[in-house]
Amino acid sequence: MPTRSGRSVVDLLRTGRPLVMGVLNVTPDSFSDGGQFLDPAAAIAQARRMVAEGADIIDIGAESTRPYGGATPVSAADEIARLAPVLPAVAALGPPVSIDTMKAAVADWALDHGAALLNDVWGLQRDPEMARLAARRGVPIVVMHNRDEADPAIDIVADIEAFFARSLEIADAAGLDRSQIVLDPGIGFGKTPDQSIATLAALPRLAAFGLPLLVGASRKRFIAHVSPAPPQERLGGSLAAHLLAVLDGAAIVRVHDVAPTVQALTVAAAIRNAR
Ligand code: HH2
Repeated sequence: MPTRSGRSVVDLLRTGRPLVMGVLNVTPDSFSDGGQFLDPAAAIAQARRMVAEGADIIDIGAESTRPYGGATPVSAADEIARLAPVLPAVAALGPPVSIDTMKAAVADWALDHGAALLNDVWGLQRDPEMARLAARRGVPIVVMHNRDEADPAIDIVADIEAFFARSLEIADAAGLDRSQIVLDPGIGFGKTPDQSIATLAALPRLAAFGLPLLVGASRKRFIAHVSPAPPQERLGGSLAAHLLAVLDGAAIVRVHDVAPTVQALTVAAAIRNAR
């Protein structure tokens, strides 16, 4: 599906350049920036800023997924009410907009109002309509690994692989083309900090699915586990994780801090190109 910038997400992925997805949380309770962009004018200004800083995609969410628990569930109507004054204006900025929702009804509304990519943090396994919707609308979708709670005893990478295999079965049954699927191991979701680190270390193994990988390590708790800092002071750790993820083949990184990420990736690419 072409966006207002004329480039679809699938076209952007074909460039082979790592893509930067900027996070826009229109929520009161997101773990690192809750309440900062609940006001529509502040949200649109933040999107504009991320686009100016070089974001390739803007990911808008109106329900905190709270990787670390404590999220207040939001109805589809409330989610849409938060998105309505923001999403169409952000879509008009040009780069593709992604909708971070686990509800097919919200995703359907967002596609009607300018979104070009779905981001399902339950990897097609919570709302049974999600896969059918993506297939029917012919849009790409991020399929993220998740668990209700962390279990430190399990092999997390094997769990992610089994989850992805199940999601792909669901996608196939719904007639969703593999070329529309991006896999995401869900850093921080249903994982201990050590398991998040193990997951990041195992990206080459997950690349064996042959699909583009998205990594969202931005400001997450595993960073503080190895280098204590509150969420707003985890930029260094976020950059380190995303840079290594890109070196391991990640196609998209999902970040709160667009300008420093674009700079880090640009400098790394310049050095690699000079080798
Ligand atoms: N992380 C968060 C939310 N959505 N989507 C994908 N695909 N991958 C992620 O890693 C991911 C995600 C959590 O970050 P944030 O949006 O800042 O927090 P919250 O869910 O509390 O709004």
